[in-house]
Amino acid sequence: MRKIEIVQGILDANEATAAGNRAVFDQHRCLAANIMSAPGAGKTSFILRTIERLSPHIRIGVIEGDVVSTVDAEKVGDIVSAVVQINTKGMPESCALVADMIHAALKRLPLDNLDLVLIENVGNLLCPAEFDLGEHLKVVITSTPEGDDKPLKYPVIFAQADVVVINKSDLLPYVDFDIDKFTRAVRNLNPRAVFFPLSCKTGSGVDEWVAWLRSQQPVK
Ligand SMILES: Nc1nc2c(ncn2[C@@H]2O[C@H](COP(=O)(O)OP(=O)(O)O)[C@@H](O)[C@H]2O)c(=O)[nH]1
Ligand SMILES: [Mg+2]
Repeated sequence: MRKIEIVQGILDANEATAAGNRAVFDQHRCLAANIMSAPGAGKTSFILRTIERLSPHIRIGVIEGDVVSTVDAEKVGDIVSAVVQINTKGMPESCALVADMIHAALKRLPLDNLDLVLIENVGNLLCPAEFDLGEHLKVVITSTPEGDDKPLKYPVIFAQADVVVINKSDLLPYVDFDIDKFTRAVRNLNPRAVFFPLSCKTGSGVDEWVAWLRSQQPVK
C-alpha cells in the first residue's frame, strides 16, 4: 500500500510539472511533440526529415533525450541551432524523459523565437508512456522490421498516441509487417490516432506528415 502511494506521489508531481511546461509552451504559442519509439525505429531520422521540410518557415527547437551520449544531438545540431541534450543516466528515471528534465531544458531554449519543439524521448516503449512531459502531441513511431504485434505487447503507449508513424515503409517487401493488422490493433486501443506510413530513408510519405503537423501549429 505504502509503495503504491509513493509511486502515485511521483506521478502526481510529474503531472504538476508537465502542466507548468504546457503553460510555458502555450504562452509562447509553441507546439511541442514528444517522439517515442523502441531504439532504432527512426526517431532521430524522423526529426531530421521533419526539420528538413519545415525549416526555416517553422522555427524548430529540439530536446534530445538519451541514457548516455550526444550522438543524436550532434546530428540534429548540424541543421538546427536550438538543441538541448539531456542524458538520463544516473537520474531517478533513466529509461524515459520526465517533466522536470523538460522544465530544465526549456530554460535553455529560445522559446520566443520558436514555433515547434520536437522532443526525442529515450528509446523504449514502456517507461515513456508513464510520464507526461507537457507536450501537445504524443507521436509513437513503429518501424516495419519490429513486426506488427507491438500494439498488443505495449498497449499503453499506443493507446495514448495522437500520431502513429509507421516508419521504414521501404522495407515492407522484405519483412512480415501487415499494415492492416497493425492499424486494426492500434484502432482497438485508440480510435483517434492519426496514422502516417512513411520512409525516412526515401522521404516517401513525409509530406503528408508535415502537412498535418503544419495544420496543428498555433497561429503566432
Ligand atoms: N531502411 C530504412 N532505414 C531507416 C529508416 N529510418 C531510419 N532508418 C535507419 O534506422 C537506424 C536507426 O535510426 P535512428 O533514426 O537513429 O533511430 P532512433 O534510435 O529511433 O533515433 C539508422 O541506421 C537509420 O539510418 C527508413 O525509413 N528506412
Ligand atoms: Mg535517436
